[in-house]
Amino acid sequence: MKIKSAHLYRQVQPFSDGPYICRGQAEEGFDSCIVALEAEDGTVGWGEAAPLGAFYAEAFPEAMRAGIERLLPVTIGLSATAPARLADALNHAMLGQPSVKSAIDMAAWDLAARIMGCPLSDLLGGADGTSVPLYRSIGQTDPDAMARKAQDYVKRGYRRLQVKVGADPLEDVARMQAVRAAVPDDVPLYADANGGWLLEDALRFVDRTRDLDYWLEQPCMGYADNRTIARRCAKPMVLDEGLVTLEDLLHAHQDGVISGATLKIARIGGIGPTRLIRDVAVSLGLKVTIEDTGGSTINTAATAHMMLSTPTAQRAHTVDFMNWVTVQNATGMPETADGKLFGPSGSGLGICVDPDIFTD
Ligand code: 0XW
Ligand code: MG
Repeated sequence: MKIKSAHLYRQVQPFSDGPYICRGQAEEGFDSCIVALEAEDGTVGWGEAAPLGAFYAEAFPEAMRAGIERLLPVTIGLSATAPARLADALNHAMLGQPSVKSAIDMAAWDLAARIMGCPLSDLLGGADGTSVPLYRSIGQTDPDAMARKAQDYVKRGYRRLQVKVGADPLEDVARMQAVRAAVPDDVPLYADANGGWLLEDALRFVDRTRDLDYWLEQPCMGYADNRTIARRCAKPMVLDEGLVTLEDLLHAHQDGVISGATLKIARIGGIGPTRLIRDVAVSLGLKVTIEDTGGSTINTAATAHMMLSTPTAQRAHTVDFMNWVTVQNATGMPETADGKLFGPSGSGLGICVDPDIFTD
């Protein structure tokens, strides 16, 4: 069976908890790209990718839309049950640009699984259990406001928190101290700098927070700086923005830099390429987070399938973007509860999308 039509939709997704601040820049919501691939029998596969403005990743919405429009014709006539071959065709037509390819690749995997009549997690190795732990990010503001937000998230059931740092290191120390003091000791905290520190900022931060319990996430952008920090700091470290290719993962593991890997589907280029890095990370004994740069219900369903098909013992956590934003784009996603994300039942992504909700 072949793919007979392909469409791109747009959805603006305001944040329900106000602006999100990261590396000192604020964004009010996601500007999301939603792709539909339709097979000859009428089955439709869905994919979603959204950058965070233009500053978070090497991607921005206008470029992603232009790139997707350019690639969609490439999918017409390809097999509807061969997502990796579709990825080959995209890679042949366009060099790089993983964020452009991500929603198309996701739709191809959803389509294949729907036609085969199995959940997407089955195509990715099979689900281990039924739920995945969630984390919530605490955007960078003043320490007291961040502490209050942390308590609010714990009250709402989240048991894992990411504290945004990566600005002035001494102010960041105050942020970590305030949040650590505000939540129970068994709530894991990740100090995520999103690569925002210079080496000397990161070294000052880790030196002054030696007595706090936390994980360090992507302190600097450059790999050599992160390796220096890992050698001088006893905290477990995970890389996020610095992991784009399998080679990045292998270097970081071989150099003893990381105990875990945060994989964002749109940064890596979709379900297929993320699956490859995920499987290698698992076999190297790393803890794995699979999440994305943004989106709503379709994207949350995809992260649920990718996380559920990662062995429980090696899962860190993921995000519930559908609860971060005020608009949904599918039905059938179970509600989150007790800080956990549950996978939908049904074939493919297991959710139902009505294209009439999209106005663009
Ligand atoms: C928390 N996120 C997953 C949401 C935004 O896309 C940024 C990202 C991050 O890791 O900071
Ligand atoms: Mg991160």
